[in-house]
Amino acid sequence: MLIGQGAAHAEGEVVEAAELLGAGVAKALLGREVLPDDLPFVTGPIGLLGSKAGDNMIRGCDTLFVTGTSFPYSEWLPDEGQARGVEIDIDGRMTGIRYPMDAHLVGDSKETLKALLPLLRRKEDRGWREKTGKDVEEWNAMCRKRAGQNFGGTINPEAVAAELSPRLPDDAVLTADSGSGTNWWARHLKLRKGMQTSLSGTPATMGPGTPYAITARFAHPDRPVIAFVGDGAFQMNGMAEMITVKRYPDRLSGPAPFVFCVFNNQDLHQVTWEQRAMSGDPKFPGSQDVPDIPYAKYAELIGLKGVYCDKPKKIGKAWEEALAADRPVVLEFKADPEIAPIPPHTMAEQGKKAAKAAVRDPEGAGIAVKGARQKTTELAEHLPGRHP
Ligand SMILES: Cc1ncc(C[n+]2csc(CCOP(=O)(O)OP(=O)(O)O)c2C)c(N)n1
Ligand SMILES: [Mg+2]
Repeated sequence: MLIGQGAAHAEGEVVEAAELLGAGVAKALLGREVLPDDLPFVTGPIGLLGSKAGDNMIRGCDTLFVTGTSFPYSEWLPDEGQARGVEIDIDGRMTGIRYPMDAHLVGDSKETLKALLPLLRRKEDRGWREKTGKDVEEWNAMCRKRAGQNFGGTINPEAVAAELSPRLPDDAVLTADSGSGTNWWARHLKLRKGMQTSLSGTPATMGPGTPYAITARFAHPDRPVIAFVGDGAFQMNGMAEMITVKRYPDRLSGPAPFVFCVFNNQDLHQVTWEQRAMSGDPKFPGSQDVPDIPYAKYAELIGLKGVYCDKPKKIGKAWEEALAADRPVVLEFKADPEIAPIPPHTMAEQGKKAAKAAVRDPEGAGIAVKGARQKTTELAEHLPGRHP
């Protein structure tokens, strides 16, 4: 199953359908909050920001059941003809546009699932579900391993998310900007029931991480709100938005944690890596460098709290300090800009496969055939940077 934001409020029905079908469930990023990540059959995200467990499941499935998502990256879906397809979408124009579906169910996810559930027969062979659960465990172990690495005493940004994950306050609202931090946000933060999330899903634009968090706080002044923002995006609009935070102390500065986590890597890192991986281009400092600004000090200067961390061993403490603060916090991590925001499974396994495929392709055009996945993977292993 692949679910998205349209399945919000259909948690119970999705779980029941997955249970009956012996299915695992992957989540498009905007549908992250629909199911918590601590269910053993939830594989987390798919796609370039995804998990290996999700990728194995979606690309290896015999039936793809999509509900409430227009997840656009069809190169991350099964090969055409490999799987039967069933899709629920509230907009009939959207069904079947990413993958050829056998059944198009036009309607609200919850109501349609409710009508469908009595018609589903329980799958007695539970092998697929067990394999998915095992893949999820392996993936989580791999994430822990990667987050545990640091190089030359610099902060691995994966560890920033991994250290926050077990410290996430109940009912937190989590926003992300568009950048490499979105990868760590998607892969290393394990949501629990009751948490909410948002980011710029379809346009994937820079800039929303900070204002989305502010909006969430206006809407829910008593809930913890945490934003993941790159330094490029924070310079674009986030720093000015701190003045908005200062402007409404009565509505935004309650006792619940309110944290803007800024990844200071002095780089437009996500795109630097896309250029490396997709075009084989080295970093071009003229377009990619971001000036070093003391974000935590800036927060202090304008009357908010600033917490600065540049030591891998202090990441957990820095989070605790930020989460315990009585004011909105800018939590600045000096992050290693050489950690690739490319999923490890893409780098290791598919990279080899893609390279092989390209060699065997009679037209020599294999690299272009499958879009970003192969373009990325084919080159990734030969790139500079820190591979596990
Ligand atoms: C408005 C806008 N401009 C450019 C992009 C392309 N883009 C996506 S991520 C990114 C880099 C973000 O840099 P930063 O905020 O520093 O985060 P990092 O990737 O370094 O963690 C860029 C340029 C975009 N998505 N939206
Ligand atoms: Mg950056």
